[in-house]
Amino acid sequence: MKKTFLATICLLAGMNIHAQQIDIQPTPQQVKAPTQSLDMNGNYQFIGTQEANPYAVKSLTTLLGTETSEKKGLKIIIGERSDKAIKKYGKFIPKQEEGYFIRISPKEIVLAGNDERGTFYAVQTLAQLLEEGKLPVTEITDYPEIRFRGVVEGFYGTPWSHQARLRHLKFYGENKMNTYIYGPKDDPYHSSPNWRLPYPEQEAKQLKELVNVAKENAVDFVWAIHPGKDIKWNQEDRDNLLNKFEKMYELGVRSFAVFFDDISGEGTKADKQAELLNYIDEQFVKVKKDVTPLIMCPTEYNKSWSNVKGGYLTTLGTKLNPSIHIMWTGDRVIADMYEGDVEKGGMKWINNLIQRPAYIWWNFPVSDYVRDHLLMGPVYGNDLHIANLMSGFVTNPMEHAESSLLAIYGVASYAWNPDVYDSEKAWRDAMKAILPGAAKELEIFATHNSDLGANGHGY
Ligand code: LOG
Repeated sequence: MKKTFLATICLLAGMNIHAQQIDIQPTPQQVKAPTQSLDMNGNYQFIGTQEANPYAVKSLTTLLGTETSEKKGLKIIIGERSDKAIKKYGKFIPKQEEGYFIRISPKEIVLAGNDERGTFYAVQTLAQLLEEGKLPVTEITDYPEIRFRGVVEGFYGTPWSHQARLRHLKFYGENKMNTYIYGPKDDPYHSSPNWRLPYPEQEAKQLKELVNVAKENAVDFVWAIHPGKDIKWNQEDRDNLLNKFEKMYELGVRSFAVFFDDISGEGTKADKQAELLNYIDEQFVKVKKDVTPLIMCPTEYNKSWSNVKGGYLTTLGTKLNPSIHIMWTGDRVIADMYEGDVEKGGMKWINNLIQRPAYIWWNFPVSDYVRDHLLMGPVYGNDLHIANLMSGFVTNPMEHAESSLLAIYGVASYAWNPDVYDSEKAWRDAMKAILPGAAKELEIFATHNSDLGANGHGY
């Protein structure tokens, strides 16, 4: 009798009793165990869409369709902390940047971001929760542990195609990565000989499209320049660099990086590099106001190539404006990150020298030094408890864009919530996400394409 009664109630409320397991990648910080699920019958009213992050709203309507016209149906409330529709949920929203709160109940669905990215990420989580028209009744409180998470297209070899980049930006949004740094070594307009020149029309048009698609997917499109091979430390080249940045700004770019890796001669001088970066910071970033803090890749970008007595890193540490991020690949060019200590190495060693948390440029799965291999194995090896010692974590992928997605998925998972990162699980989940129809086959292929073979970096 009691059972029938309960079943009737659930039927009326559109709920099912069986518990659903919640499996979200990256793993959220807190999830309330769901006891039942909710049927999504297509009858909704959206509340807050006027004020909410428009890209989050767009993502929501792509997922659920537009609302039913009458003021009835399940309430879906969306927006940021300060929005009218969201105010009363303020106390549930985590204070961390890009954090969000989700409540799914028979009465309402709340998608509440601490900021615009947070709302977008709430919708991405909702998309993963929605399975065969059902949602679990639950509450999720979530935020990333590493502030900047993403990809640096920074390898030697054929730069990715425009189509591949478009596909990637969408993938980053879905997996809560917020950064794409554009710096393919073999783009002559990023490096020498043409870093001083504007992009030709066709390339400029494509870059503009990438910037827009990045925005739609809550990704910062960071355009990097690599001027160190032939830069002159004079006003003319300062102007050349700022003019190029200005051209990129016109295309919509609002985040910039300057790379000084893999150069020799004049360009390698720390005090000159610092002077140039501070000049850009003061004359460009601070003037524009809508440009994010600069990122720089030093010439001594790993411990084994550093000469501490020569003072290069110490000079950067003391002279570079504190807002400028300094990249770092670890103890070696190809290395995994660990805490270490100030004397011997690891994160503490470098942070002490540069006087700020390093911005990690992780050289995996880049394969430009083992070009006849594909690196499709799991992402593992980085310490799970060093998030507070870094300002960002970006992966340098293979020139093979599609095959790089496996590792990128793993990095997305690691960088969001490293404490509970499960390498094998992330790897298998990646296969299901990337090739749902052939995950098993992909696993066999990836298993046989995991080993680097002998390599000069000893990785
Ligand atoms: C380059 C990078 C290259 C990678 C792996 C950095 C900072 N720079 O040795 O462009 O893809 O190593 O070969 C590098 O890692 N130089």
